[in-house]
Amino acid sequence: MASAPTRQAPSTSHDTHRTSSSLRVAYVEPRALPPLLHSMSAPKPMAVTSFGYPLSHDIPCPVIVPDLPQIASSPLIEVWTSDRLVRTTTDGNLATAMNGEWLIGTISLDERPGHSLDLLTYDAYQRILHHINEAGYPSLCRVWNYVPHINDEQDGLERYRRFCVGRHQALAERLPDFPDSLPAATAVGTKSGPLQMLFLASIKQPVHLGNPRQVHAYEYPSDYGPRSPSFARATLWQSGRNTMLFIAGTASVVGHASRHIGSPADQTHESIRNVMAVLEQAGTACVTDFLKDSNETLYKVYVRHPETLADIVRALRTSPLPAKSFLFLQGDLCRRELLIELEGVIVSE
Ligand code: 3EB
Repeated sequence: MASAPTRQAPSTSHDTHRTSSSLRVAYVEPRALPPLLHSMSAPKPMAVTSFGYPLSHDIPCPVIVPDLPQIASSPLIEVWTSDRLVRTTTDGNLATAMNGEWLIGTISLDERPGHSLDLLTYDAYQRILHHINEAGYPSLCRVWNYVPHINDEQDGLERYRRFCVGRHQALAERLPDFPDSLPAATAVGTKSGPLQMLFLASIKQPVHLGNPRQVHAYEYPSDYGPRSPSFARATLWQSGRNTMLFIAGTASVVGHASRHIGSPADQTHESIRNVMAVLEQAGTACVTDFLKDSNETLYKVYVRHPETLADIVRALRTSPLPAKSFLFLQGDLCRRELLIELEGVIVSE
């Protein structure tokens, strides 16, 4: 891509902010968080996700702490920042930060007895879609869904499937151009806590991509639940300054079937093949090499059973994906047989 005409002075506060862009994401150690959050100069915090590591209450932007314990390294906290002024809002349990180009929001809903997860999810998505439209950031670009006890049954239907029912209903009703406009998403199971979501929306329309090795999730047959999972395999967002690629949760699914039941190593290899296929699709769509070293690249690896970590790490090490970029989290995945899932954010200048 041509170099950006309107570069602003690069920030020096953190290595991953060296280039100019209105949105950045980095993983920082807890002790690096206060200076990053309260510095008077750019970058400004937009949202914080801590993976189970407790945070002080003094965080000037939307924050969620899903119960997804980090494994294999000391705690790291995900921080989304902006090099532009940020305005924050709070409306009950929905918090947002906006910088003129991006809106990042969090929503957190407690489950009450008698209120099923499909209804709760429907409410959450209704509010999200209403809010981003009202705020002028109508394009939903990426969603993380943290769903407690995702594989448990609730009144005869698995909670993940209930989640899919509520999500589908709200998005089908309110998202223009559904299902083509569905964003990349992750749905991962937590051991405790409310239903939590982190979502990215923009003033600018992105491009949503499929994976030629996989059926679109929103076209899965009803064997996987009464309503299909409403997400795209990847979302590509471009401005004059940079390209952001959001790769959705990517597991050992080929066509629509789970592969390599019982083998974490083989599931990892299959997930990597799926990520590579998505990278190739995206690279063709925007003439960018998403594997080049100068990109800022962050992958998350969700691991169902921590004791399988060594097998998974070994499989990742032999892959073309950059080894330094992995954050490992223990989480339940939305089909019981899936043992590992990958997701990525790549920023290319
Ligand atoms: C799959 O490919 C694996 O329901 O939002 C991965 C990422 C999966 C996100 C979702 C589901 C979701 O079908 C499952």
